Amino acid sequence: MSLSFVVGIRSAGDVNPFPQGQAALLQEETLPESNVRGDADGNGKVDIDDTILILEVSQGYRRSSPEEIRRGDMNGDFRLTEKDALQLLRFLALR
Ligand SMILES: [Ca+2]
Ligand SMILES: [Ca+2]
Repeated sequence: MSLSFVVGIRSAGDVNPFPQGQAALLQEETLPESNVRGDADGNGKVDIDDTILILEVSQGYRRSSPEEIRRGDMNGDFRLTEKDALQLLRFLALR
């Protein structure tokens, strides 16, 4: 994966490119509204690992923290389900 990547948040009508290393900072401090939507594990990258985490939570294989739900909740129902995983997969496929 390249050092920088682009996360587009459709609801905001906005595209925010930022270096990978600063993603966590941006997310926690300046952009609390889950700028890195889909980054369920909070490592600053949105990738297949986040999809797996969401799937594991949705299937009851692991417990999720409130932060994981907030970050990984793609459809805004405040739960992590396979719908979020599918939406995230689509997002990953399209970018
Ligand atoms: Ca991640
Ligand atoms: Ca959801």
